[in-house]
Amino acid sequence: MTDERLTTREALSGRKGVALIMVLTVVTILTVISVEFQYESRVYLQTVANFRDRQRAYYLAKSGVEFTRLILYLQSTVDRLIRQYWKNNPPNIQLWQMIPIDSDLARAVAGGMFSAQDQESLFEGTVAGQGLKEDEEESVAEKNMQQMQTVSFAQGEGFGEFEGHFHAEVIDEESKINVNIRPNNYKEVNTMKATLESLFTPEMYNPVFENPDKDGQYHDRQEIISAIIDWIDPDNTRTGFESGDESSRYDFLDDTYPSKNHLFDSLDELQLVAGIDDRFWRLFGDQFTVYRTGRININTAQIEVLRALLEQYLLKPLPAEQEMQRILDAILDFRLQNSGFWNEDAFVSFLTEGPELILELENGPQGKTALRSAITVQSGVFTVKASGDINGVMREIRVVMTKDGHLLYYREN
Ligand SMILES: [Ca+2]
Repeated sequence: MTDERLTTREALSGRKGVALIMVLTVVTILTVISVEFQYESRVYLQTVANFRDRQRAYYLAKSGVEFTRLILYLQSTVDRLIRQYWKNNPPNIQLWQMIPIDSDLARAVAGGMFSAQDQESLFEGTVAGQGLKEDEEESVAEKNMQQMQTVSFAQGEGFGEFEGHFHAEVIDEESKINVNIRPNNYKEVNTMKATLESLFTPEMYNPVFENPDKDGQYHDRQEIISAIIDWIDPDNTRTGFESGDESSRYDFLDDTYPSKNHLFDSLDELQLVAGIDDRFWRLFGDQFTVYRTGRININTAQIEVLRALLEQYLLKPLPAEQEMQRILDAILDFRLQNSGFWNEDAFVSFLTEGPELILELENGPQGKTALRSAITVQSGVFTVKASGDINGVMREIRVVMTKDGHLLYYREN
């Protein structure tokens, strides 16, 4: 009996031991599963949050694009009003240059940080017609104010109530040099050649044109200009040579490709042309356009583009470097102090009729006409770099659009 009891006790304690081990094992497994589950849940939640923020950042960036579209649309209204009320010396009001496209500003307007009085003074003397009779002026101003009040942001409930931030930078394509020329049009080819030669001339750019690129190839100034023309022109013979296969420029690449023999579809494509590498792109990339804008906007063009333009039209030999610098400074000063030139004639007169500059153009009066037809003060094609950010997540959208909102290029980052 005693033996049996002992045996039973031993057996019981043995079973208890097994049960304890089983319980411990189950608890351990459950703990591991639970910790794993928690970790997975956290990762999943974070992934969902990141995805959500990426989507929100994308739509914020898109708002930047749409805000720009709105400003460009309003510009057409301003242009129409100016044409209607100013007969002589109309002011050059470019809303896309004056209004920062930024959600903080949108919020300030929506939040009523601008009082009705601020809005009144903002539009006083601009939209209302100067040069009209006093009572007409008043009635125009009154009408404009009434119109403004009907679209007042402050009255729109919920406008501006969003998290995150958007911002957009607007650059007109007319401020740049067009490389998408018609290869069978000698005038266009020669104009582009002369403009690029002038752009590349300064000695400070020598390292790019005199040192080999990362593949050990040399591309001097003329060679890069020829490579751009050859990329577009339909034949396969190197420009400036009787013979020679232009596609041989790309033979040494790991992934070879031929010269396209057609127009550029986007600005990025320009980087496929032989000699246009990262060094070149950092210096000149933002001075080119592939959109056939036709004319250079003298109110927005960068100094290098202005210099290239002047060098084509000024009487040769060109003024010495110091004098050239004085001419460019005078143009930039006038632009800054007068919000730009009113029209093309104002620019030609400023260059040729004094009081500050009395320059001679090639071909006399014909030169004036030629210069006038090569420039503009109105832009019609714009690159918009819009960004949206929220909770540290940022998205960017780059579009090229016309003044009437038509999209020519779209890329998300
Ligand atoms: Ca070709």
